[in-house]
Amino acid sequence: MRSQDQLLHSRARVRPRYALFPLEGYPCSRLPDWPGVEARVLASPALGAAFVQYLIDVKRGQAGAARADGRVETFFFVVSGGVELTVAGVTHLLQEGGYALVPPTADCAITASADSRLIVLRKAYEPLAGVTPPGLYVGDASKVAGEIYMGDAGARLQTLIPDELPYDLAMNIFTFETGHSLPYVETHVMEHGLWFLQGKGLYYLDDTWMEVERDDFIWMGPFVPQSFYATGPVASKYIYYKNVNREIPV
Ligand code: UGY
Ligand code: MN
Repeated sequence: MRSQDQLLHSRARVRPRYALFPLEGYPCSRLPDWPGVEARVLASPALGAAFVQYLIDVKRGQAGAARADGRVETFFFVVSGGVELTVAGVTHLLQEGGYALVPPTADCAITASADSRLIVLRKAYEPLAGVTPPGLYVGDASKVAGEIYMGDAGARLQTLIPDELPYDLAMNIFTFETGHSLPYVETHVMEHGLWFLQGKGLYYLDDTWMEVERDDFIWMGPFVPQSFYATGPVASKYIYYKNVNREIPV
């Protein structure tokens, strides 16, 4: 929020194939299944994305839900705080870095055990003939090893969801030491919904380098050229979604 004697500026960019949103400038939405909770819609089909992503700030004791509709799966990631997630009568405690992928067939209830910030991503699950859809998957990012990315030990990739055919999405965390970068400008059919968790750097989107920092959101549509440099002083870290493991509809 700027005071009345300041100029208004923004790094927000909305282009046909990508968008960059700093947290400043995001009014809250009311989500019926999250009473009284501050929710921000980061991406949706109205933007051009084939998925929906929320930033949800939930106060201790507040609650939310994702209802089984047989169509949409929901991924939760605890950016800070801690929540209780209940599916099929079983409660899982998710602390900072905890996450869960809830299938479209399961009702899920969440209660915040502390003031918490969540990243929530929803997409239509794409069934695959002959492959059994996955059940609930719960994990903790602090227990997922960071693999050296393409030979650079200064770039580590954590793969939060098993990279197996039943799963049609990837949720990964990239950590870059200061001065390290993606090894090239990549261009691919998959989309990304990216939440910047820590640090700052330069993101290349389409044909332009842009400054990014903690609490920024980036949507990258199919085939948008993309790359990243971390500029420090602390390591940069972001969590991102990617649609994977399916044929491309024609
Ligand atoms: O998995 C990825 O496509 C990743 N290398 N993209 C990115 O970080 N922008
Ligand atoms: Mn990519």
